[in-house]
Amino acid sequence: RVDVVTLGESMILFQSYNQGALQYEPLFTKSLAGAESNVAIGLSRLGKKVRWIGRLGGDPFGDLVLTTLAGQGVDVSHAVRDSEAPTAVYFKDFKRYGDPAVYYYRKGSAASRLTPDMIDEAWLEGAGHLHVTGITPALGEHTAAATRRLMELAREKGLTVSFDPNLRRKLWSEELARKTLLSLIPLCDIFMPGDEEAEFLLGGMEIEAYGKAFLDMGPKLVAMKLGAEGSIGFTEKACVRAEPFAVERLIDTVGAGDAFASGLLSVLLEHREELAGGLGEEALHEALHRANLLGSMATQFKGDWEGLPTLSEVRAILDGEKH
Ligand code: KDG
Repeated sequence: RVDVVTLGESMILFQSYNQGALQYEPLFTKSLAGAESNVAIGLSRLGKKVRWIGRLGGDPFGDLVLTTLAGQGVDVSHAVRDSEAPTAVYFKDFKRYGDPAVYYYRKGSAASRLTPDMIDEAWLEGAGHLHVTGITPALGEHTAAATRRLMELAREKGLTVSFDPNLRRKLWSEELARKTLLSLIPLCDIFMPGDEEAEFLLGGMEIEAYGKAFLDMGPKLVAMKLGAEGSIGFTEKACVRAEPFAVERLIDTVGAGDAFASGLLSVLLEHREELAGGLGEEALHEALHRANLLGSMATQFKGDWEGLPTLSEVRAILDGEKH
């Protein structure tokens, strides 16, 4: 049994050791990045069985992606190696204020050579849910078609599907991003945009109007990230706001959205059967509340996923709230 399958590009992440400006820092630490593998790690720490699918170079960095994910309890047995292309690398540049800047070195990477005919039914075997993001379709025409194919296949096989648009403006043009992301929304059950992404996709509206507009496109549940304002969720039956958790030491915002997705899915997976009929208020609030907690924790550690909690840590924090 596999709770979640996810597909995406994982990269080797270099971040300056002292969080200084990239051009002057002599020392870098090496880790793993990739929105989907961040979600895979987050869910695995919360006790879910996750299978990560991706294409990696036949290089030492590809080995490192696999050993790191396997070390986090993620199933990597279906990952594909491509000896003719590299594993991508990625640098994070910490700024004195605001979000870190990111620099990608991923053109021509093994992951960007994914085509629809490579999609393998075996990837979904034994699984209940598929999670994808808008980053894979941003890598090229073929990766976009492959993402669509996998979402369709998952639906045909009765899996539920979640989709985080993860808009990365550096990767594609505004027009293509908007058109492609909008076209994938009807293929998911759970859609999780940020408020800025919602505005990018649909133009300026009241928050509640976004919920209705996205639900009208097909998803059964829409969870919107509102940054420092927490989050809001919409289903046919409910509209619920969840308050944010305090961030005591803001260190690195990259990966917070993936942490949110892990927290959200970890609860929603327990209610898969109810999704189609419209999840009620209580379960929706529990999912958003846990998602907010994970999002806030991710920002308080350097690295995309290193600060993500285990299930017992989450329980201890949430139980502590009640006393
Ligand atoms: O959400 C975090 C990701 O942005 C980061 O891990 C790198 O996957 C990545 C990307 O393509 O930006």
